[in-house]
Amino acid sequence: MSGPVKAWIGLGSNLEDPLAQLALAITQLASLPRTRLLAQSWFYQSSPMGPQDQPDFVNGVALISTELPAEALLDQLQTLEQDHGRERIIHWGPRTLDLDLLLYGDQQITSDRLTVPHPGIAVRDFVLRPLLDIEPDLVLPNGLSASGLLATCPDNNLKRLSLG
Ligand code: A4P
Ligand code: MG
Repeated sequence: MSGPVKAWIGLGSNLEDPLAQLALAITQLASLPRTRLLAQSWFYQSSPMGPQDQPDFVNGVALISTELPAEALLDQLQTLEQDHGRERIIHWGPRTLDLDLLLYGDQQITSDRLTVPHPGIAVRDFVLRPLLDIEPDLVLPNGLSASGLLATCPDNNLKRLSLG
């Protein structure tokens, strides 16, 4: 058994009180077995990438330390999505909660169920901006800096939300 791994989770929601969905999801991530919450980003409102006829999203990132293997972690994330009433209807369509495994240590994983690093990171400001909140010097396993990618990535009109 190897030691704990730092994993970065992307959170997104654009249905049924997105801010509350994300806040609850963070507490649920903190309660996963063999897992600790290390940090969370600000939450951001963002214009939808993909189909435009859907509400704005709220996005954020959590950093956890976990002893769960990557596929077991994905199982836990998908169970949380189901707990939040997630229905998979339209690709890139509206959702109550989307949890993406962005990074799992510095591992590169390609299996039927998992692609890690998540292939969308480099072109999603709503992922890069919150990653940088937590780790301003973050470098992806391919050697590219998150800040460099953010500088050239499409603009989804991020607005940082105050938490109350
Ligand atoms: N899967 C493979 N790799 C991973 C990974 N690293 N993390 C597989 C999580 N899942 C991974 O996911 C489909 C399958 O991907 C899973 O069964 C898993 O085995 P899904 O969540 O059911 O499908 P989806 O979310 O409809 O599709 P996709 O392509 O994952 O969508 P994304 O990338 O999640 O994007 N606009 C804004 N502003 N903010 C958003 O958060 N999100 C989306 C959805 C579209 N537009 C958005 C946002
Ligand atoms: Mg997803």
